[in-house]
Amino acid sequence: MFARIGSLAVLLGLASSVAAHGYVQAETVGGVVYTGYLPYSDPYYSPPPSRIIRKLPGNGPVTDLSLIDVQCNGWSEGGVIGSAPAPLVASAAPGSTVTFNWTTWPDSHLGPLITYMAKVPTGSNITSWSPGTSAVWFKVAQSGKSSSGVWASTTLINNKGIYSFTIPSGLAPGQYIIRHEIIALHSAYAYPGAQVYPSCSQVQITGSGTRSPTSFVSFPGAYTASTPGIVFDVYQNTGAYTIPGPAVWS
Ligand SMILES: *[C@@H]1O[C@H](CO)[C@@H](O)[C@H](O)[C@H]1NC(C)=O
Ligand SMILES: *[C@@H]1O[C@H](CO)[C@@H](O)[C@H](O)[C@H]1NC(C)=O
Ligand SMILES: [Cu+2]
Repeated sequence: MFARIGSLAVLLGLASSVAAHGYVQAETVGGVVYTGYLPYSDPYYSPPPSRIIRKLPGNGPVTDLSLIDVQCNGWSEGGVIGSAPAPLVASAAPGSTVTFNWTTWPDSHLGPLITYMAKVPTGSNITSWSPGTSAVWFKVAQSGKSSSGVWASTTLINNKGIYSFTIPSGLAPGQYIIRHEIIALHSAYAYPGAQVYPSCSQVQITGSGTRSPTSFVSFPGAYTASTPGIVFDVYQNTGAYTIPGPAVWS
């Protein structure tokens, strides 16, 4: 289906992807399974496969939380910095489940899983729109450390890399970016140290909902060195963990 070029680079990429970290390799939206953006093979196909997930440079994290990279793990390309639009858009109803399928997550990378959404402004199209530093994001789900001390990242591993959230009921229709992330805290005893692994996917919300949030954050902006939960010693601090960012919109 796709002409394969640079197969040596593909092999090298696969070798390096074994080393560490992770990304969302597949995502189920509206009951349809979409392959994720695969950073170690997609760039070597011509034409590149169409994805709902925005490009990311590899399986590594963002640690400088002042960079646009913290938005979608993107990088400068074609004049779009930090969040390059993807060609495909999934479709889903409010109240339905979105499921993320992460590559094998390392045990050591303890931390929360957090999910935001951002509505594309009227007159813009998600296949060409990026939020830049605008405050457009609202939190829709989060999971940190349980009362018995189990991190969401460990639960993810126990669930074979699968994590789900529910699109808010009654959410107004339109195009939205879903920004899902793991924040790994194994080096977060000081700043910089927390490792952010964001993934942005594109969805058309259907239906006739009328609900919209009124409070938004920006990426970069939502997380700084002084945001609770960005600096945290996972080895010494056995107490409660405050998940970074605003409250979940409800
Ligand atoms: C997650 O994606 C991988 C790679 O495509 C696949 O092998 C695995 O079966 C998927 N897991 C689930 C639960 O679908
Ligand atoms: C967005 O742009 C794509 C690509 O040009 C087009 O196919 C699609 O119909 C547009 N969607 C909307 C809602 O305008
Ligand atoms: Cu890592």
